[in-house]
Amino acid sequence: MSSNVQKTWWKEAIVYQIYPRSFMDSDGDGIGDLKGIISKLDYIEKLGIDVVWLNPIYKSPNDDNGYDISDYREILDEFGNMSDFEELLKGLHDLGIKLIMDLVVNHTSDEHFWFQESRKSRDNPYRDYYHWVPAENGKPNKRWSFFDKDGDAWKFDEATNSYYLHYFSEKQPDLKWENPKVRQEVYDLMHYWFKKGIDGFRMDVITFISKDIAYPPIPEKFNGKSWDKFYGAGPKLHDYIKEMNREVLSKYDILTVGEGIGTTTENVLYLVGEDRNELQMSYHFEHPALGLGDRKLIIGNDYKNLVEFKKIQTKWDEALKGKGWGAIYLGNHDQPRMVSRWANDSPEYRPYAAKMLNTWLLTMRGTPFCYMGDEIGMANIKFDNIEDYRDIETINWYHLTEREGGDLDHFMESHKISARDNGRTPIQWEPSVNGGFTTGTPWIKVNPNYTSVNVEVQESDPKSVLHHYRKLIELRKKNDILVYGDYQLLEPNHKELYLYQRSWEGQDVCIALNFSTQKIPFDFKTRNMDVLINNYDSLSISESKIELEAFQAVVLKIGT
Ligand code: TEU
Repeated sequence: MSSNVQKTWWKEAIVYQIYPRSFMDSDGDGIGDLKGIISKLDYIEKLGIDVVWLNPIYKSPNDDNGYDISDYREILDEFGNMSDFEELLKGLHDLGIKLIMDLVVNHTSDEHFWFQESRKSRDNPYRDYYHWVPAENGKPNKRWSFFDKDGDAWKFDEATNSYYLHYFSEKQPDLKWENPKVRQEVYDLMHYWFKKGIDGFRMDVITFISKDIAYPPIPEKFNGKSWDKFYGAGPKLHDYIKEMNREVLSKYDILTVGEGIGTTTENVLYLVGEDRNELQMSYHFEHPALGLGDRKLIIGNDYKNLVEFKKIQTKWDEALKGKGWGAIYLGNHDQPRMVSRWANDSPEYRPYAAKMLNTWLLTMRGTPFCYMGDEIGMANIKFDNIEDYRDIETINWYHLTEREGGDLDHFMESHKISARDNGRTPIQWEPSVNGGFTTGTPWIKVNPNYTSVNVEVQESDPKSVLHHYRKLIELRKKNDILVYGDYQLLEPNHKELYLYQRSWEGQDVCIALNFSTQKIPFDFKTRNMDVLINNYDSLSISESKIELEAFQAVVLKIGT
């Protein structure tokens, strides 16, 4: 049965995320840039995607690789200039590809003009752009910081004998959205980019923007690991997003996706409900957190638990069904490579596993967010030395663990699986030095497997992950059932098999994914059916059984 879902382009779109620092370097400085992306427009076009999500390209001291913005209207020198941006935007639009940018307005860089002014004096006109608490009343109630050297979100500032709030690094002070001037500044900069012609925004930790400015103690139930749920449910969050929608978003035909950190299935519809006039979709953090403890340490062996993974995906599909829309993802710049995180990156299984995960990504209900490099099955680099890391998150947590006398071996082994830098190594274009990413010294090491895992070698192999990815995209675009069809999980308790059905206008499609190295037989009335795509050359079918090979993934159209 098909639900009375509203069909629209941003539900049918496939998004491809480009982390500019690591995509392609055009000038040999070891850092990816806009001209580098322009040089790969043909490649991007051939993927068949509809929208590019570009991570921040604004001026920034790069304390958090561009998520600490010092000027929202200027391009970071390392990435190029505004005419490069305009050339890239035109190039994408000429190919019929939309561009969404990253809106990072929960915080700015401490080098932003607003903060430079704000910290000068307590009566500076910009003082109330940020969260300041005078020190004479003692330190405010505890707030945790994701990246702070000591995990403390209050930073004492000598000049005005006050503390300022920073949920992330101390160089990322939180903007005070309670100040209408701040909100107007944000809306103005959003209009600036929309008037340049962009097609939407991915909104960085947008759920964190509202704070109770009495700064009460964090309720006990949120302490420990789930204080992001507290941050994500501020008192005026929805007032602000409704206002943003009224003042800006409603005036353009755009795509908006919230980074829904802290959202739950209980409250997500307040943010993305079709009747809410807030955002169109958001992505949650439940599966990335599976089996990870504080500081992304691996706990036991649960981090690949497929039964839990299926439960999470099914719960979120159920919560959004017919009332909102989801964003489907495994990889992004904050996540390790999906083939390492969720399947198997050994030379023997990596290609099959990557194709299997891409099959999941492109046959689920919700807009697929594909991360650059996953189309060729790039894997975790698994650094042995902390000196190889570039990410403030891993580096600060490592030194915090070191100061506490914690287990650094366990930390390093865990981060070979969970660290963000695993997803930030440069794209591997060819088997030549640095994978063809740069003629200089890359800002972060290239995965040494670039000699065998690269675009060039896969372009010439019709059975490669890359060709399979393109076929999956074609399949999704030809079959509305894969976009809008109802979703039903089958075999929920099977530990290695992810089997689900999509149904739309009287048609059924079954997707069978083997998440293991074992052969998996399962009962399946193989009444007349077509194999729409298969990551192997054949499929073992008997009268009432199907047997999947290791990491085999098939999409079956069930005959009427
Ligand atoms: O991310 C929010 C965030 O908390 C994650 O970065 C964090 O790593 C979490 O553990 C997810 O696994 C956004 C951006 O995507 C991220 O790159 C920035 O570092 C962060 O906000 C601050 O802007």
